[in-house]
Amino acid sequence: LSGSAGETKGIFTPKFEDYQKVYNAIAERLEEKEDYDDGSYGPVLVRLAWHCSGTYDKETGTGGSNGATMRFYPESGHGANAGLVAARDFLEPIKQKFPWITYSDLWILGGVCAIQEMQGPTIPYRPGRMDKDMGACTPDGRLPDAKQGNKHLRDIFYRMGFNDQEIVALSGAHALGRCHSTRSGFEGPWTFSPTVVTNEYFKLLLDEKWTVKKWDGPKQYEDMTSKSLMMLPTDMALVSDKAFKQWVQKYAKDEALFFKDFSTVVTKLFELGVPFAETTEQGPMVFKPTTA
Ligand code: ZEM
Repeated sequence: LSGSAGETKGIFTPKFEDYQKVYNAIAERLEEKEDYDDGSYGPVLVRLAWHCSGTYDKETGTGGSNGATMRFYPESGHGANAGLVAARDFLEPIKQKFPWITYSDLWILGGVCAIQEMQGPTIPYRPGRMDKDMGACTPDGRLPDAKQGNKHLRDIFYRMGFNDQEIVALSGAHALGRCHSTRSGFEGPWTFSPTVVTNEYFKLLLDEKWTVKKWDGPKQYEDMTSKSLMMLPTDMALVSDKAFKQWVQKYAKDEALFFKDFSTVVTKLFELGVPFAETTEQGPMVFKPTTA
């Protein structure tokens, strides 16, 4: 009876080595399942971790990555979360293999692993998130709406506790992945290297000439040179707004600065609303990328 799942769960206190094993399993699965989108589930894993975290409201302390409430309807059905079932399904076999990790810790570890394996900066990680029930689902409308502008970005991100510099640094995540007409209605990638973390998003915002795409989809921009890249209205707000634009310029010029600030702000994002009191004595974990 000593091997029963319940007992094991009761006495097992995972250590750094155990989380590194989960990290390695996610990295291995990323490697295996390369026939997805532009060759990687990495971007959609980053998006899942962001949408768990970005529901945070600093006034009420509700939302954030502590809870993994996107497992449940209605949150799984929120328009902003369309398509994220691909990321949740990708991580499900990892959860089956390591049942001791909570979904909320796993989904954030997925984002950490994806950023590092896509050659991004190190993202220090702290476990300790607890899964909550469907009663903790956040109301729809807490995530940003790509059709809007600078005021909306500030309303949404200030509610999470971010400032202008942090909004711009976080937006650099759009170096990764693409829009899918079947999910958000928008279409196309932001950069030519959507599976590598770079400061290309900022360079393209400044260097390319962007025009409104002629199509019957929602308003989005295309680059005049290749006509194969895209920007959302909220992306364009980062260069039309003076306070945002100075940070776009800094990050376009200095990729090392972007990596440093991106690591800091993503770490903050992934920990919004998470009480770490019991688990912090060992300090944040820094996982070894499998590619290094
Ligand atoms: Zn995104 N994002 N995002 N984002 N995002 C999309 C895709 C991705 C906004 C947004 O409306 C959209 C942040 C901020 C903001 C990623 C990461 C992060 C898509 C396309 C949209 C419409 C979805 C689709 O069709 O599949 C808006 C308005 C934002 C406000 C600034 C932040 C912050 C992010 C992380 C730190 C990533 C990685 C993707 C690509 C997903 C994929 O499947 O390729």
